[in-house]
This record gives sequence, C-alpha cells and structure tokens, in this order.
Amino acid sequence: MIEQYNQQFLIEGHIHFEVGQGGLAKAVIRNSVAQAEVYLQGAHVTSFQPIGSEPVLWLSEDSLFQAGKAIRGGIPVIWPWFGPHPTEETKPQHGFARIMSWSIREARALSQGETLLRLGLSSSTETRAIWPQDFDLTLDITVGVALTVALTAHNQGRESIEVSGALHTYFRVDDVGYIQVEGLESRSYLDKVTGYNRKHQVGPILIDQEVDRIYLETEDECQIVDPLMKRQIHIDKAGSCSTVVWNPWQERAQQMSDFPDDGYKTMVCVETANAAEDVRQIEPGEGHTLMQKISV
Ligand code: TA6
Repeated sequence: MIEQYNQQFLIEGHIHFEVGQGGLAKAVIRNSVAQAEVYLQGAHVTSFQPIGSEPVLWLSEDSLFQAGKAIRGGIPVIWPWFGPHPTEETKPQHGFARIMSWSIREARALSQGETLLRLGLSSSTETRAIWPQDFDLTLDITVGVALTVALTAHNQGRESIEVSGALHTYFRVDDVGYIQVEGLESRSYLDKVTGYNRKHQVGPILIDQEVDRIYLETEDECQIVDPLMKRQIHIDKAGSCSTVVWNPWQERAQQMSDFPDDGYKTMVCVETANAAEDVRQIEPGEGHTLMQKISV
C-alpha cells in the first residue's frame, strides 16, 4: 500500500508516505517551512513543527497505534458526536471518525511553499452499522508556518442530520502550572468536573486541577501563553461556537492506560468544537466545515 501511495501522491520536497508506529500508514510532510505527520488511521495529525520552533502538539508516548483504536494526542477528529452518544452508550465515545481508516484524496504543493493533504471518509456498511446516515467527510490539512485543519461534512442522504464534533487538539506546554489560556474571558462554560453546571470565566484560564469545560457562544481566537517555552500558540477557528479546554490532571491521567501518569504536566487540550448546544443541522446536499488554524 505504501508504494501505491507514493506512486500516486509523493511530491519531492513536500510529502511522502511510510509505515509508522504499529505498522500503520502515515504521511510525512516536510517542506521549506515546517514538518508534520498524519496517520491515515483517523486522519490523525500526530505532529506539527514549524522550522525553528519546538514541536507544537503533544503525543502520548503510551498511545496505542492499532486499527480501530484512537491515537492519544495530536489532533483526534471527533465526529459525528462529541462525548458519549446522545442515547446509546454502547456506541464509541467521541464518534467513529477517529477510529476508522481514511483514504487519500489529494496531495498538493501550494504557492507559498505549503503542503496540502486531503483525506476522506465516506459512509459505508461499517459506518451505517454505527450511524445510519449517508455522508462524505473530508479533512484538509495545510502545513506551512501555520497548520490549518478543516473538517467538512457533506450530508448525502435525503433527511436532515444533526452532528456535533471537535478538532480535539493536544498542545505541548513546558509546565501546565505556568501557562494561561486567553481568549475565553467572560464566557459561560459547562463544567464537566462538577456535573456540567454552568459557570462564568473570570480572567484567563489557569490550570492547577482537572479542567474539563465546554465554553459556549464563542467564535473567538484563543492563545496558550507559555512563559517557560517563551511562546504563544494562537488558535483561530471557523464553523464553531464552542471551545473545549481539558486537562485530566493527576488522577484521571493515572486512570488512562495510554496516558503517562505525569503526562498532564506537559499538555493542554484547546478544542475547536461543535459541542453542547452548538450542534449543527446539515440539510440534504448541504455541508458544514469546522476549521482550526494553529500558529506559533
Ligand atoms: O474533550 C474533553 C473530553 O470530552 C474529556 O471529558 C475526556 O473524556 C477527553 O475528552 C478524552 O476523551 P477520550 O475518549 O479521547 O479518552
């Protein structure tokens, strides 16, 4: 398979394909301005590093790399529901897009030296067994000085569908106790840690305990201010009115086998979402795009 991918999509100075961890196929993107890796399993960006910068994404050293299992870290593609299935708890948490194998639709060198990789997932007997809808998903990954990830869902059925989801991005920080997340000041949020009751954000977000919040009615850019790494990670977005901020802290980290016990100290998730009341109705023949642009 890797040979076929390279025959069809390799671009010198931009992208090639190789066997990654667990024997899973991955795209390796290296251009004049940045590098990234993307697993076809889940269309999962696992690393992004502009030249001259430290890695931007956090990836668990204990992650599984197995077909059908979510990779821990990077940018999980959460679709067509965020969190547990609304009515059937036996269905996979955070939907099925991140545990399916996606196909390569296109690879292209862009004018500014960036590299575009387009992956796709169409409805199938496998997906219909989980969710009885006809759809086509594409994930457009543009690697340059910034990383842009755009998830577009097309409704190919004859009835309206309701979807939620997220680009569930894990960012690398030097020490989570010293960072702050800006851009969500004065917003309301649902606090999962205390039973999803509604609270109000005062000032920037500091992380000194488990944090699991869905910020509501926000289309704003966020930034992760990391004084120890002397950087700010900027997260711009479109197609989203909710932003999720998550750090499992010590106890939850210990409960996850694919997450190092002290891994919570060097990561924070800031997720561009359609979560809680921000679910999206997609009419037959219509589409919805959820986009996140990450820059340092
Ligand atoms: O986005 C935050 C969250 O919903 C947390 O509640 C936690 O469950 C996290 O996602 C990770 O979920 P996962 O299914 O990837 O272990």
